[in-house]
Amino acid sequence: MSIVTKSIVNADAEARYLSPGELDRIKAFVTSGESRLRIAQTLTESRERIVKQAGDKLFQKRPDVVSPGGNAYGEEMTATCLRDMDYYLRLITYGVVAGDVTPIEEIGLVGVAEMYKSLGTDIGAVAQSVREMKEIATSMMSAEDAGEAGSYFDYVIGAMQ
Ligand SMILES: CCC1=C(C)/C(=C/C2=NC(=C\c3[nH]c(/C=C4\NC(=O)[C@H](C)[C@H]4CC)c(C)c3CCC(=O)O)/C(CCC(=O)O)=C2C)NC1=O
Repeated sequence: MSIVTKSIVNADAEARYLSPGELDRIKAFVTSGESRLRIAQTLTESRERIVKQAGDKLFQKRPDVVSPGGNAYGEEMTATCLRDMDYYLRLITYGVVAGDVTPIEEIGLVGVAEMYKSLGTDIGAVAQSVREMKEIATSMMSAEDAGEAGSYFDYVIGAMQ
């Protein structure tokens, strides 16, 4: 839910006008709108390049992941690994557009540690892949947009510690 919908639901539950604090938060959301949409557009347009290059970086730094016995070893498993990276990049665009990390959390982070544990996937390596995507993605943006975008990547990385 965006901050606008959330504020309206909360205010209406108490049959009251939006509070000054809520209006301030909505104002910040609207003011940052152009930048957030520009970021989401860049991530969406460059998603293949971001995932590919970040994957290459990850496998350079963590060759064990794609070596025999590694969780992403073999063409099919490597493709599944890159697909997971693409999932997280997509969820990050949702967060950026909503100006809120809730969609990222609800779709991709609840129970993530248990999930990767049961798959035998090193969650630290997944976090590293998100770190690599952050580096490549933010290098395509202005410093200001990179700061804004970076916070969503950092949120995902932090949730995987
Ligand atoms: C949108 C929310 C969402 C997420 C996040 C998600 C993740 C997800 N990743 C999976 C598998 C997997 N995920 C990976 C990923 C990796 N292995 C590594 O060593 C690397 C570190 C890493 C890539 C960066 C691999 C290799 C598998 C397949 C594991 C297997 O089948 O043994 C699976 C098991 C089912 C399947 O193969 O599709 C799920 C559910 N699914 C979802 O719907």
